[in-house]
Amino acid sequence: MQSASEMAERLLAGDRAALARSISWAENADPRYPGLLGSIYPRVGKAWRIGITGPPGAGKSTLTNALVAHLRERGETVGILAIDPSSPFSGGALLGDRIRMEERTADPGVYIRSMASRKSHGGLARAATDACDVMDAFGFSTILMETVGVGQSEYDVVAAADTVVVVMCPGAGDGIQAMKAGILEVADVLVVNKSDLDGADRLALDLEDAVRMRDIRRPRDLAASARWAPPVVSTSATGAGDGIDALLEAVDAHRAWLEAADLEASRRHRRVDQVRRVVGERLEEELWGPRGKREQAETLLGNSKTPYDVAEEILNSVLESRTGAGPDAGDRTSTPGDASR
Ligand SMILES: Nc1nc2c(ncn2[C@@H]2O[C@H](COP(=O)(O)OP(=O)(O)OP(=O)(O)O)[C@@H](O)[C@H]2O)c(=O)[nH]1
Ligand SMILES: [Mg+2]
Repeated sequence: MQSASEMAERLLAGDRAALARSISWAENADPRYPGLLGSIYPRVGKAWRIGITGPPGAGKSTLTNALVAHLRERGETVGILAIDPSSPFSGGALLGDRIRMEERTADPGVYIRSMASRKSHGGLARAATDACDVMDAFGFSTILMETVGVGQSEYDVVAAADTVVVVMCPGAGDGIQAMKAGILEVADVLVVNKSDLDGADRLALDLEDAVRMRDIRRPRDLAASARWAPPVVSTSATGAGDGIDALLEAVDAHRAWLEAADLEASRRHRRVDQVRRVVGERLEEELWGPRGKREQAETLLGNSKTPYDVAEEILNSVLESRTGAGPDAGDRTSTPGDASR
């Protein structure tokens, strides 16, 4: 079995098989992953991470493909993480994604990885962030993450990017209205794709209005330079690829703004989110995994206690056993009583 440090060495040497395996470790919450990340961490942080989200069928994959072509022309290397939509209505697009994206896989400057949201062990956002860290350490200069913007967990994924691009298209109707508030929260760049179709101009104007309204409502305690109003870019990802250059320019502008504002703070903020996810997963495992508290809960409930009473007791026992444990106290079978000595 491959050790974390061997894997790190291979990964940093540019071994693609190691890249794939490392991402699988992240996806499966393999116990070797934390050690691997520790070894490669000094190399994490150079890539620019772009999250691409939006409703099903808006053209995210087509746009991603077009972006990759442009980025390659600029001499960038690109890692792509495509989060498979797990909802049945868009699941069928997966094959199309693969076929279209495979046009690029012969290029050594491009790597494509898909991640099944339903399969990722623990949280999707945690696994996706880990996968980006791995691709970042491997050396890609740009990382693109595509996810269907349908739920909170998908938003969490793109919110871990440096620049979030929200893709919409005309004809999606009420869906867009419903999404507008959430979109403005998360978007750094707004894209109206399928600008070749009727209704695209109207949608772009609507979005520009929404951005303006939000800016007016926003409290004025921020300096003008501290605000970023997401630009609205119209693209046609199929055919001649109209607007792709403008989209990249908008991403570059957001990057320049963030670097001038406080990139470190922004990234630290997202690192804290990742800490929170890892803590959440570890607690979940400790409480309800195979060595967890299910039996204890059943026993306690048998004494006609309410679920709240039992929850309180379990929480207390966990917290006590933690605070009472010395640096090398690895004995998880110790009772709360032992630990408070
Ligand atoms: N007319 C037109 N069609 C487009 C454009 N961009 C994408 N499409 C088409 O829209 C359909 C959906 O494109 P995808 O790139 O698969 O969209 P997606 O957002 O990745 O879809 P999901 O991953 O299923 O959410 C495909 O048939 C594309 O050919 C565009 O600019 N104009
Ligand atoms: Mg897609």
